Amino acid sequence: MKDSAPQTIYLADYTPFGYEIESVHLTFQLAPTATRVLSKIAFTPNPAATDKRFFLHGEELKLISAKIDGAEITPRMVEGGLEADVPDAPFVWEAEVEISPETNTALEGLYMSNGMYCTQCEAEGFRKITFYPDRPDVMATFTVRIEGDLPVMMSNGNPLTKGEGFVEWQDPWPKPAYLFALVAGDLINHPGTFTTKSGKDVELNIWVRPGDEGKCAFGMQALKDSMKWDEDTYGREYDLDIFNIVAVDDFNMGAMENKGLNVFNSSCVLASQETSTDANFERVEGIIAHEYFHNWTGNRITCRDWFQLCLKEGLTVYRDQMFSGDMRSHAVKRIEEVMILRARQFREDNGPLAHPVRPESFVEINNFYTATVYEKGAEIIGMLRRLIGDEAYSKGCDLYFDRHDGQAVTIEDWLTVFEDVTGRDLSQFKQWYSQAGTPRLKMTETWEDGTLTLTFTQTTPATPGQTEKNPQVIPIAVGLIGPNGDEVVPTTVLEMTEAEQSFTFDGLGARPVASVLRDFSAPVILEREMDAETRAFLLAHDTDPFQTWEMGRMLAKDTLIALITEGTEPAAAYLDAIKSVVADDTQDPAFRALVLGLPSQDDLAQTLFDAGVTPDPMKIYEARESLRRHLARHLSHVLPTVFRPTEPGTYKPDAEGSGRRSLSLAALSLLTLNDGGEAAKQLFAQADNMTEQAGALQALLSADLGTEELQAFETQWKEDRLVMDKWFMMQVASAAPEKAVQVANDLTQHPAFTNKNPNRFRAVFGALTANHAGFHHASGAAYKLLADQLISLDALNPQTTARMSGAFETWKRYDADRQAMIKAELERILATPKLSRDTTEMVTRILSA
Ligand code: B3K
Ligand code: ZN
Repeated sequence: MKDSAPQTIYLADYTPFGYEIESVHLTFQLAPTATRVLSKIAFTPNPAATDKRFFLHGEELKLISAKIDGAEITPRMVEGGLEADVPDAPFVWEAEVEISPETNTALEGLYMSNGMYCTQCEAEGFRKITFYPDRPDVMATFTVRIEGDLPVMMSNGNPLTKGEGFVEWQDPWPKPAYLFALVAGDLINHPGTFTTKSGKDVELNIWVRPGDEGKCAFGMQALKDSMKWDEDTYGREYDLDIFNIVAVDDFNMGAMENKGLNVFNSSCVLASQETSTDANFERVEGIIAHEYFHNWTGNRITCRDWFQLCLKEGLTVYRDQMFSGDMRSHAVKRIEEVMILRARQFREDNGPLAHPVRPESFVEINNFYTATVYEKGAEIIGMLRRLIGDEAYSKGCDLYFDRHDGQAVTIEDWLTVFEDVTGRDLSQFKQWYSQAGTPRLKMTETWEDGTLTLTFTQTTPATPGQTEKNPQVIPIAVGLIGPNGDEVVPTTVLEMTEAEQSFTFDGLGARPVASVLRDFSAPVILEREMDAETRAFLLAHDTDPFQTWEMGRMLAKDTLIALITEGTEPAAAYLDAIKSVVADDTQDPAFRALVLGLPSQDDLAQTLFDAGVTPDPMKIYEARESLRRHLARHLSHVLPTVFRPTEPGTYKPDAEGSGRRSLSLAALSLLTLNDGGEAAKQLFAQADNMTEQAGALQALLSADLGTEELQAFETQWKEDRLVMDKWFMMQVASAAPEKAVQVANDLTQHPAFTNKNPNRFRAVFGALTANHAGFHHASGAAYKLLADQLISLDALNPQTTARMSGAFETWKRYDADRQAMIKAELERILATPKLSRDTTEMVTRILSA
């Protein structure tokens, strides 16, 4: 039984499975509440394994019959699966089981979404389909027969045969069970083709529900671009005759890289000008690329065990980030990556859920698909590349693909290829995978006789289960800017390996200003004394776009902290610096929009907490609103000139157009504070694209306006579920702190609200937890509402419940009253009868803070 007696699994306990699989044949007889799955699996003893126990995972399966070499047997049913006595020679296992896709609300295994059958097997969902060694190091070729009367029935690989009421698919590439997929339904395809660099024609399809076919063209182009990019950049070619993508409404995450049959949350593949924002388009492009890139980093070469998850995820995130940078703008993309890293991963690293990029134990692996594994995992790849250089990185990747194709491998295998191509010892670097927590990098500087000395010390705070920390290898990219604003030393990478280390730059004529951690060269927190003038100087002169943005952000942060803690009015120098960037038409609009953006309330709460001040959510909210008003006044002449709506009929979701709109809408948000919403109302009425329609509505709602527009939006879009998610989300996200919980609660009574659809649930409750002052309202009402909702959701969908419980991970930052209220809610959740293993693990870890 999955939900009883949670067991901890340890990396150190890894042993190979006792048997290898020659082939798998599956037959599905589809029926909503009684699907039959017949399996025929050819096993051979694994000479490399000592443990010969024949254990197959299985959960929520009704066993109808089991056979070994054709003879009926009665297996022993044990915790999490079954055991049987098997010959010490090759044998054939056959089983027939019954499952009920229609009642599967966990959205793991085989389930139904709007009449469509679909699967989600990663990480351990295949065991809900049939008895199987459901572990990534058991790889096999699959043949799948699907019997049913649905017009479209698909599995992995290439189509084999088709007849009245059945289809057969065959996947020639050995794969672990987590990459298995089946989809069947009344679907329509948006077709395409791609010719690989060796001249093979590949059929491409995006499959959607009737009515959505007009929203596929952008995703199809993104797929073709990704296929081309992986050939050009990593030399990786696609390896089947067909590549299918399916859009599914009910899905726990973004998408899934099943071999040849990617399944996508419809919000991550469908896109159109009228219904999707620029950010949606960018996300679709990035996720399509991510899943496609997994074909090599994850599928052809997979993970030995789930502790190695970052092997495929960190690397694939890094690859999709580089792709998006190439498609759009590396400078803007890097700033966005750092914002996400700090907001999610630094937050995680700072609290009770901190864990190494390669964890050493888990109870439920689904709880480790985290910002740390994904985003910090990607940062490690970026650091590795910075340290060894582009050429060695590329040689190492080639060697990795050559050496490990068709294998299930480890982080050690990944690092060894780079040791082999560079002759470098990466053992200290490897600590990035095992040591949790964000290193604090302190810098001081001295200037003497033309020599600038930068001294760094590094410390990493204790994290759960890890009190002692060692010095890490930190690549610190530094450049020097002379007093006249010219760059006197271009970017050089300092390699820090000790707890304390100094680096000198000599032969300098005049004292320069050091630009440190350019391009955010390592995932650390840089602590450095710097006055506002120096920050403004770098903001104006640094050649590194990340640093320029960072200086603006730090000025904003200092201004906000002073406002919160001392009520100090913002300095004119700060307001002028922002104004000159925003007004500077020679700079990239996307970049100017980022500079105009203020640090989030959550970020400010963490900053205060780190400085030893208990954050008061209301004060943070008010200070941020007050700074917005100051900016609106100070920039009052500039705002109308940068607010430039897109000419009707000219919308394009490319980097240039979306950059222009992001600046225009950032300006509109402030402008709305000056003009009573006039410009926003006009834009709302006229916009021919969702970016501006939603942007205008958001601007109105943030200024406590827009009641009519909100209603008009609902009337216009009530039939479009993805747009309605925005409608739900926006009103909760921008509700004033004292109203947020009421707005969210009222929305749960809306006829279109359902907790069975993760997108809809997240739209309301993700927005509530992101509304910092609303979520942390002193009444504690939001804590209670969220806990109530999580308790009822857990019985349906443990994965999404567990993920959303992470909203409480920062509870130790706040005052005693809030802590007591959150603790009580967490304990109430934990006391729920039959609470899932997923949520039990998360809440226990959060409480143990
Ligand atoms: N590999 C999947 C994530 C599976 C999550 C399982 N809880 C999507 C991705 O990272 O590409
Ligand atoms: Zn992935």
